[in-house]
Amino acid sequence: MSIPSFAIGIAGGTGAGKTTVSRTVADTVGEAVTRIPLDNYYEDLSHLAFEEREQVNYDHPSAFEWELLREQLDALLSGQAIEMPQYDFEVHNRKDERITVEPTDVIVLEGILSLHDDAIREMLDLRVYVMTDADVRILRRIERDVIERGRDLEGVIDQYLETVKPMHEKFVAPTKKHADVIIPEGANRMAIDLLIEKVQAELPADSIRDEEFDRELSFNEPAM
Ligand code: UZR
Ligand code: MG
Repeated sequence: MSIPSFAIGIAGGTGAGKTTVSRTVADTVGEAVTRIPLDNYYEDLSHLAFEEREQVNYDHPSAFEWELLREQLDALLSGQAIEMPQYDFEVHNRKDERITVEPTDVIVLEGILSLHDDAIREMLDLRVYVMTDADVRILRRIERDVIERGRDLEGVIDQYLETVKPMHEKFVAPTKKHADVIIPEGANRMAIDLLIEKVQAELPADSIRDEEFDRELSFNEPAM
């Protein structure tokens, strides 16, 4: 367990490529990176029936449990483990099981409204907004919702026009102004490489020094 030295927020519209960017960073840098999907902090809606949960506006800031996210992000950043909730898109609700997340050197918070909350933004060292054209995003969204999340085409289109698009314009897109860096298209390899270099540069010196020290030790070991 370590006290994180660097926290990143990755925001942007649905289908922008936020998850791809953060997964690529995590996969490349390795165990030092922990991803926190904002989706996991959708409010627990167990008190509502499925039909009622279908009607909820999941693109409005009020759909998220900000207080829990603030608390848990703060705990992680001060070196404490958290019990992170899990979300099930098919039933539109939080799962019963939580998972234990230990703090690591780098924390990546990823989700549409990662840069929305003042207190959360303050906790972040680097704020990223992934900006992708709306037509590309809706195409990706259709593909994902129909294939991976078991929705029908008509439902995805209706939801997009009724809530996703207006809420994006009202709440998500304006958070761009809080970003330190804007990545055009999630799959921009140069931008991802720069982000990876930054993350690696922010890894605590002592962990790097430890590795060098270990190497020296093994180098100096007498041959048997
Ligand atoms: P990303 N979302 C659902 O479709 N169902 C839910 O139960 C909870 C969330 C959608 C949400 C938002 N909106 O656009 C999207 N709707 O998940 C955010 N409607 O996730 O950033 O991965 O696209
Ligand atoms: Mg995603």
